[in-house]
Amino acid sequence: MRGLMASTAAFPEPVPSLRAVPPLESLPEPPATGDGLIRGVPAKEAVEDFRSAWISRLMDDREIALQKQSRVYFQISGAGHEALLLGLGRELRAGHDWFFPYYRDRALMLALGASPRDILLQSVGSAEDPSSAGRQMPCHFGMARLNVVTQSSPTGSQCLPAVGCAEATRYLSGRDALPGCPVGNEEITYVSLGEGATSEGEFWEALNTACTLSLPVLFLVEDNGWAISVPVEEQAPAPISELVAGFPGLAVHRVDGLDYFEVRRRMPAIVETLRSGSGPALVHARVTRPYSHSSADTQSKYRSAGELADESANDPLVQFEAVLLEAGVLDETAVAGIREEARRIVLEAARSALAAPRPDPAAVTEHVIDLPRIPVFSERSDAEIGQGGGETVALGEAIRRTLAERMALDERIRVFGEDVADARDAVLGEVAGKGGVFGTTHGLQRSFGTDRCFNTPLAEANIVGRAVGQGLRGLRPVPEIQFFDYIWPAMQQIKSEAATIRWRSAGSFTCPMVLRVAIGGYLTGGAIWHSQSGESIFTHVPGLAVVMPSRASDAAGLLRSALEAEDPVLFLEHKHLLRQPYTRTPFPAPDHRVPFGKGRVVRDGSDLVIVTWGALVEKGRQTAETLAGEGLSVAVVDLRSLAPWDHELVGDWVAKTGRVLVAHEDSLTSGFGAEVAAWVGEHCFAELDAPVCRLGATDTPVAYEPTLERAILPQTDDVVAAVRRVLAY
Ligand SMILES: Cc1ncc(C[n+]2csc(CCOP(=O)(O)OP(=O)(O)O)c2C)c(N)n1
Ligand SMILES: [Mg+2]
Repeated sequence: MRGLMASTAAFPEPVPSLRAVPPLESLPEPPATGDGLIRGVPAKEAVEDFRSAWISRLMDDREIALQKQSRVYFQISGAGHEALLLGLGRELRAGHDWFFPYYRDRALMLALGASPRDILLQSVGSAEDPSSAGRQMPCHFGMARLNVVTQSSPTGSQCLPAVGCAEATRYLSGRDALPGCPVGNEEITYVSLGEGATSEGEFWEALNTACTLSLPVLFLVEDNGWAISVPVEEQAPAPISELVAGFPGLAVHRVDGLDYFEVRRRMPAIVETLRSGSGPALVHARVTRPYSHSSADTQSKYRSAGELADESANDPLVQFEAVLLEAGVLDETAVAGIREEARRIVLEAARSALAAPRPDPAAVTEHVIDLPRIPVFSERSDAEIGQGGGETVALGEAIRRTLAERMALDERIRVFGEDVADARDAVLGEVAGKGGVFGTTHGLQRSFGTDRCFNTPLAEANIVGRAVGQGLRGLRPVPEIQFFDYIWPAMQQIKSEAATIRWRSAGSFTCPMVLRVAIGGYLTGGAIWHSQSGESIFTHVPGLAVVMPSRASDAAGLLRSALEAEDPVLFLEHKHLLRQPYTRTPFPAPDHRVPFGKGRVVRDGSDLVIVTWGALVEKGRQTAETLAGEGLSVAVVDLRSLAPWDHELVGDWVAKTGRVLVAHEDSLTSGFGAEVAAWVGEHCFAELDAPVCRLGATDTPVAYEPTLERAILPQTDDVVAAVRRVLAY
């Protein structure tokens, strides 16, 4: 398991050999070539890589054959990219540098020390597949021992985590070792993608930060001219190396990736410069794609016979062989011998992979999320919390104090987002400081420094993607999304990256982060894009915890728990509640932590229970007070943690009261109340004296004009009316 505790365990010993393929003993010694070099490359290494290139290519062929027999279920080739990746692999250090590879990087994996069997175990979907235990498609690499980070399928989404990883390098290099955060001397981060994927915005957001911070990232663009059936000239107005030419601080290189010897000649200086800390580099490498995009594609449907013949003529393996023959290092017989040996190696690896155990269907729910086991605690009253001597504060201030408290204890915590810093260092002595548009991070930069609390570009994917990369390195990133309404550009990083990392790597990697998001309406004038709720969209994401406190002590307790988690937590901060007097409690002592999945009884009652969270907690409480005047006894439960949520507490209160209203601020249809109501209907049917009712906002956006806003968002009167309806049943 990667992440805080785990990564030390994942690094017990150095990688023994960068070459896991069997040694070359069975081959004839390469004939002496004067200085033993072919075009500047040691002959032995060239021959070894020639053989690896064939192993890679024959693995493609073997998988294609096995798919026809339904023993492999998908195929994506590394064909045409081998010479580039084997040549480059010579300059990179497995288990030391960090790797965010693309699915075409089969040959790089061989260069780094993955065995053909390691790779084929994924193709056949074995439980022993070291990348994903049969959970991911072939060539979705992730091998902790090599520092090859688990890979996802969305093209381009690897770029921002790679930048975050390089930020971790920068942050960790300058300080005493932090637990679970190893860092290597002069390590660099490699990230690769196709020319098609450079059209993704995340790629450009990654370049932005890599250049702004001058990070040691190697962007490798493997340009085979095609993104499935879309030719490069339809993707972009110019080749990628021209498009990025204006990025200050980015070293841009064009390399012929079809020519192994050119790659060997060019890459040492490029990588050396990266290691020296002079900023990021982008290598635009020409490669080919002799095979169709994948087994789901037939490229003869969109490429002419002439074009395909040209592919074959430019095949890097053909060029590689020609040079070796011309140099007299190998003759035709030796080449045939190498191919035969590669064939045997692949055949043996495939046999072994096919014989390896299948995954256990019972294990599918393993490694989704592993939240910290906060000791069961009995709910403390405000008076008990107050015994700790903490000043009484509102919700927003509790969050600010908790961040400061934990940052002082844990150097792994870094807070970043739009406007979260106080001010530029140069003027910090003269100004009060901003500290977030709601002031929730005020003073953190001043207290802990600009590398602990800092502003990011106005780019939400950038914020979360960089947090993913830092979390993977064992840091405790606390990214902030300024308004929930603007979280959507980050959705891919949240849902496809952060939340899937543990599951897709079968627990080899984890992605701790506390993603703080200002949410909700009732702002009088907030309108559509400063009032949104939408928590159910995130509770629907396996691998993500979601919490939403409604008062100060819960905010402190949940934030402390979230900072102990090894997995991503969405921490929802209701904007309207940040300063409300009714959210005030004594600031709890540092040991006060609220466990995930534990609700809180706000008010006792016997006739009906309102199950709610966020801004509706206070409206529920007011409702109960109003109706108490009429002799009605209404209980209120604040879930405060939505994923996981407290089924037991809700079940108990349904049993006690027989009637339930689930009330929330979000619009009604498919709101989180639907989940609670469905569960109560299924599990508490016998206890119910009335149908389970829900109350939410109208199924519309939130309007600007105050009377419209009031009509849209549930008000206390609406809660009262809904409770009466249920009681009248
Ligand atoms: C975000 C996203 N959109 C679409 C796809 C489907 N898809 C997979 S690969 C691919 C083409 C990628 O082309 P390129 O980046 O040039 O890489 P190549 O396959 O040529 O090596 C597409 C469209 C995807 N995986 N992710
Ligand atoms: Mg391509």
